[in-house]
Amino acid sequence: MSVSIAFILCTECGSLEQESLLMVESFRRYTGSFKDSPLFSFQIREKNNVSPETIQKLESFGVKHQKVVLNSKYPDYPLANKPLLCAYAEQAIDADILVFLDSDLVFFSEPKEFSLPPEYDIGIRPEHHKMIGSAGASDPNEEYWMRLYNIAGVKDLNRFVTTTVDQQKIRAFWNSGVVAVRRNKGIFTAWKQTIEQLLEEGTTTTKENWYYEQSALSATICAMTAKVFNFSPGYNYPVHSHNAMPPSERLSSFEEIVCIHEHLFRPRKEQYRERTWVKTLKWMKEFDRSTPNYKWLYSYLQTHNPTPNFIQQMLETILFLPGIKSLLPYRK
Ligand SMILES: [Mn+2]
Repeated sequence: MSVSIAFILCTECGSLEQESLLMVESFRRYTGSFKDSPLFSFQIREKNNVSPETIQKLESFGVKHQKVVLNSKYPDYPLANKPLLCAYAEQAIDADILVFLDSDLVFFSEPKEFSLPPEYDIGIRPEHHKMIGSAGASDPNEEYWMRLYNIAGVKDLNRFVTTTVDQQKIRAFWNSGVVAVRRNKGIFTAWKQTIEQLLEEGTTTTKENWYYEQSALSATICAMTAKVFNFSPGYNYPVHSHNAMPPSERLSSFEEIVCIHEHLFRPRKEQYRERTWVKTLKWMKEFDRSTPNYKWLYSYLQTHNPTPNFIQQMLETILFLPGIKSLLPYRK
């Protein structure tokens, strides 16, 4: 019997609209046998209405968009949208496997691993950087993790991962940008319970709590002793950290990558600087920029991002000439 699979994403007004549109277009185009799978988009805060044009475009890609207000407790903590939406979807959407997708993903090939081998409950990637992670008892972040473990009910304190970019061994901390769960395990529902205990009603986003949503998922997985399938490096690939990755994790073309994870529509405040997305793509080390997938993404971004001003055009012409980068010692 074949396994049914459905995909969920969040869309709100602003750059998330552009991100969702690129994500679903790339999904429909590149995901092979998954490309006609059901994709559901949700706006779950009262404010931040999605524009009618975006809804129409989403529909043109066969994506059902709905407004269901689920996040009324933390209107100023948008990251709570993820667990609250995921828990809702786990109850409301009938599929064996549910995959939550961040809007800031772009797909380039078939995500076969989303089907999960039968013995696994969840598929995910380790976090890229240590950040708030804890290496154990003597780590300054340990207190937070012990508080979190207590809330989530974690008994086994020996679950660790190695971060993909800075290669730190830390208490299990996974990236919540791409998460596939076996729906009948109830992992998303338990995630909601953890975040609701962790955050006081009305909590706003701060530097300290930015990763609470993701660490809450990690602790929930540990508490449930869920069997985690580690997706291959081509899943949830952090292109902005490509150059900092160890060679074992680094990939050399979008043809080898299933999906990248990167904000590609954030406008740059300094109008005299090169555009961030251009810099990210053009400075990836030992990366094949001649492939069809690369060209497709580049031209999509060129069309859908603001046109560079004259200064940016000049700077980008000079900055990306061969050999220039080696003259800039502060560039990695
Ligand atoms: Mn993201």
